[in-house]
Amino acid sequence: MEFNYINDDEKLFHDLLGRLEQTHILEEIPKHSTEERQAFVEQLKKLNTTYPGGLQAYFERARKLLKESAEDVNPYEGFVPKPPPTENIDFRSQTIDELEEIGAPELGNTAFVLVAGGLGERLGYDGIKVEIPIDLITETCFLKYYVRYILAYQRRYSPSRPIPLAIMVSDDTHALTLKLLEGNNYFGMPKEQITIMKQEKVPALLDNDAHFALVPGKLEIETKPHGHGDVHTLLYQSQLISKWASEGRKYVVFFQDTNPLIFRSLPAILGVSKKRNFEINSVVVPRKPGEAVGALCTLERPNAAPLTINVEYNQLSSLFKGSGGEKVDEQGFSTFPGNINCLVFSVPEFAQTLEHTQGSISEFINPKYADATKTKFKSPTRLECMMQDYPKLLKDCARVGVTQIGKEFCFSACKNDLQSAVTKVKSGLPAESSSSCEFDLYQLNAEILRLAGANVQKGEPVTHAGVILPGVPKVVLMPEFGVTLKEIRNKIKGNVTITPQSTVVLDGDIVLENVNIDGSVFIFAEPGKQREVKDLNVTGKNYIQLQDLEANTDEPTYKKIRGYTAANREQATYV
Ligand code: UGB
Repeated sequence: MEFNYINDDEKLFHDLLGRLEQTHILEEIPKHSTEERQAFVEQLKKLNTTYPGGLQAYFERARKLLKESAEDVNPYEGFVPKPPPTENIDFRSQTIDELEEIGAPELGNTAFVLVAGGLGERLGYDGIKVEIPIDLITETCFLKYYVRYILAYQRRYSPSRPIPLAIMVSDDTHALTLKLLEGNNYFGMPKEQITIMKQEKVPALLDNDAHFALVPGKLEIETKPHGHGDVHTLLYQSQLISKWASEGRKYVVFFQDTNPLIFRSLPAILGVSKKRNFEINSVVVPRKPGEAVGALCTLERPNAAPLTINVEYNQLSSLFKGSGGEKVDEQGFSTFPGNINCLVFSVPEFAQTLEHTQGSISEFINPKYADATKTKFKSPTRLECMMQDYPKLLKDCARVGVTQIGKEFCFSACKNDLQSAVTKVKSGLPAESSSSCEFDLYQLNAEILRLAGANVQKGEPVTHAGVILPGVPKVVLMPEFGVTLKEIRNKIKGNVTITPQSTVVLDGDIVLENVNIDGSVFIFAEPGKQREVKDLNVTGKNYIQLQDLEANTDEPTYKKIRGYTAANREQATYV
């Protein structure tokens, strides 16, 4: 058929689409105006440049993976899963001081990467997750908390060299993340210290032949998110990783959008990375079978070195089939611990691997088939990739380490709406709601003060919107208060007591000596100055109550996803 191209670029892409057997698209093109065709050429150019290897590579990988999926190929065939050897971090043992002492100075040689391209759909939140307040006492949002933590690390361990923060966003989160940062003066971090990297979507696939889906009625390929594995490609393409390597930075820490607990453990995690000379260090927590977290496994393979890697929870049953299943201890925890997607990489090796591989990470496909013939999909699918699949790029996993920490010290994600949270709790699984995340942080802060010598009293569990939450005082420790346990130990002197109904905010370099709190108190210190608070008695019982919300409340969504609001905050004592 004679085809009148609008320009040379269109001809190039026409030929490419022909080679990729996208006849349905070629037939569609002549039905559209020159402007629409030009816009389509621009879309194809973008899709072809952002995906490593271009559309041809995407198509070939999609065909291969779709075939394997339709044929039910088990990706773990012949692999024998063994529990991975783990290092342990125990905040209640004396070893914590040694690990923090080794690791904390390395915070000054670290770059941070936040993956924040996902939307809070499961959470029932309509904005970006990093703007949600972590607690209803200070209403500090996730992103502010992370930035303040990095600045607190910097003040202690790298005062003359800024610690870089890179944030991966997507089309869904880009504009709102920028707005949040710009509207808040980047939370006190110089703008040039933060790099925003945007991940691009990939073509949606209609069928097992990897035909690209078109947006109905338009000359435009439908696109879908490609997963957080894109972060490796972006670190390579933006040349950030080579910059960090040339600056002599030693570690990169990856963390996810809604887990505020992890920062408390990072000094010790870096201590393990350094002590054991790990190329990669995956942080794990005890995991019960059935939890929606992946499991870290060491996979013994025929004719290859063992691979230590995360296996996603939906693939665990096929992995364990034939290997006798997974064993659980008397508390029901599996010998295969749970992935929390906090990964620490050693920069020189990481930079080298990204240079060789262009950061292109192995992909998977998960089509929802319409029927048993596995020929039709319920809706278009796409290739996806996960950042924790990085070890597949390595020939030798000997220096891939796994570090286990009690969950209460490092992980509480905010992922589920209240209804799903209640269902999960009923099945013995963690709620992972906005409310459980808030209370887990209070609980961690209370425990840290206890380990530092304070008498922080425990109360009875409380229930809000059907979710059972720990009975603890609402303790908010802003990062500047202290980043290691040893530092915080030096800030608790004499007799410091906090009752279960109390609320305590410690924001700044504050030392407490003989302090008794039965009520609500907010204590601030000026930046850069230590403040001693001695012989303070807050006994007015001016408790901040968390009050349940009515079903049809017009309170903001960040409160609705918890089911409560903080009443009488204004009555708190300010010191
Ligand atoms: N994310 C992106 O930045 N881009 C994307 O395209 C997708 C996500 P989810 P998931 O720790 O609880 C992971 O969706 O993928 C960001 C592990 O795979 O919250 O369901 C997103 O913004 C699983 O093994 O998690 O599950 C967020 O910051 C288990 O460990 C992060 O990626 C589980 O997390 C994670 O995205 C867990």
